[in-house]
Amino acid sequence: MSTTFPPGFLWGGATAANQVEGAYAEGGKGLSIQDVMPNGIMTPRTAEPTPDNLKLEAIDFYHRYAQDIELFAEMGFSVYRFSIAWSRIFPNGDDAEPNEEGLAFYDRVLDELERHGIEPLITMSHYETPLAIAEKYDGWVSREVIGLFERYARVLFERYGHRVKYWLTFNEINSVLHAPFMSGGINTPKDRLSATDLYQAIHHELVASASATRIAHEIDPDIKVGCMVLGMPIYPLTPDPADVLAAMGADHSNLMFSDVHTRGRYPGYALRFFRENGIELQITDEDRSLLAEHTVDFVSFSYYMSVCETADPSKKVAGRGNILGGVPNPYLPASEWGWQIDPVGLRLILNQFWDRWGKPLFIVENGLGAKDQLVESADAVDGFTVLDDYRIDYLNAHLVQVAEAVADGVEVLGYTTWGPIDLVSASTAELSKRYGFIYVDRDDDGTGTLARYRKKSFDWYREVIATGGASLRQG
Ligand code: BGP
Repeated sequence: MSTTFPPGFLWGGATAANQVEGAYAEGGKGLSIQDVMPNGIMTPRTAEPTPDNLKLEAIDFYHRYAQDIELFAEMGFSVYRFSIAWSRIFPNGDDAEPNEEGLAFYDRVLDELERHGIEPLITMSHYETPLAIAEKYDGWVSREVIGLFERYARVLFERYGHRVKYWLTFNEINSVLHAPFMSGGINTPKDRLSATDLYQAIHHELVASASATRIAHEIDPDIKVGCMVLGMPIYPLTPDPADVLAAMGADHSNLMFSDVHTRGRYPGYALRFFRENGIELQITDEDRSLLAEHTVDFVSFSYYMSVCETADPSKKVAGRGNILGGVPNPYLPASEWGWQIDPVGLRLILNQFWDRWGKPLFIVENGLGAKDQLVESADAVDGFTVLDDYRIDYLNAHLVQVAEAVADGVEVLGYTTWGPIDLVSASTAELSKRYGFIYVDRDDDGTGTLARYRKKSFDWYREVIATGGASLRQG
């Protein structure tokens, strides 16, 4: 067993604007798709924001960022991943000029991080496309959105590029296959969306990502732009070669994204899939050269769980709470939301990605969503705490596997836990699905003081960071 992490390894946490900021109509912000998604990914959008949408206020990071960053600093974070709300910068997505008030907000966030010596890692688009882009352009289905994203990217790199080294283009880009509205801003309901339009939208995102990489490197060659994928090992349910093949096929549907991001062209299996499914993409020569010449500097991914795949339709039961689909694994326990817990899968996927792409990897999300109980405690600095040993066990077990992958020779830049502070869930829009080291007093019915409390895991993570992983429990 090894718990050695490379020198300069970045430790921290990750959030997304729509899940923490709130202030959905302040500072000149336009509406984003999240403002009309009160119930998460699997339910239809509403016509306009409704009061039951917890994201409208979220945890009020917009006003409390300084206090929250202070707490991250207390844990010793060397990196904080957050996203910029595109609709704060371009309220309608296609405005001629950016919104200065929105830009100034992120200046202030960056000032605060700088003050604490925390490196920012920015996601440019984390499930929060401006609503107007969804309604007017059908999101990424339209080629015009590439130009809108380029304009947005240029503004961000020019404004912040000198102080932000690490950038991610699209959060969990492969999730568009399952959540086209949330992930791709595609307003056409999923059951009416053609495969050609879906893959054309994906193509536009891939081109826009390459184009953003080009712009970043032109502005400052030291900027590092990464892609971001939902990472999930897909095991064959049995050793039957038909199951192994089914698992390979399911894996390909996700790997295609980073294959293009890192290699600059569509792999043969994707071309075959397009051919056999009547998908005819509009790909220009300029698209081809952008993809080929501006591949990503690193690959980042989220990791929560693994799944199985089978060729046998009678065994194809969907796992509960599972975003990308797949069959449950009989060997693994699950979280309260049915996400199957598999620390070894993280080592496997780190090895797979490193062997396949040879690019540095960044684990930018990992964590356990659980129901927490705030209890009074005389020893706690805040008078109350959460005894979240289950979260400590989860994170400890995953970090041990990261160290194993490092020992396997995988280059890992850093690790940010998902939701270092409780936030609104992306899939279910609940606050009771808590991930944080910091408890936020807000409930699913919107009540609560929004006060922050350090959980037991807060001290645990501080110790892990302070010892560079040496304090991790083995076994
Ligand atoms: C990822 C998203 C995050 C985050 C996380 C946890 O898919 O990138 O935005 O929310 O999953 O998921 P959930 O909030 O559904 O528990």
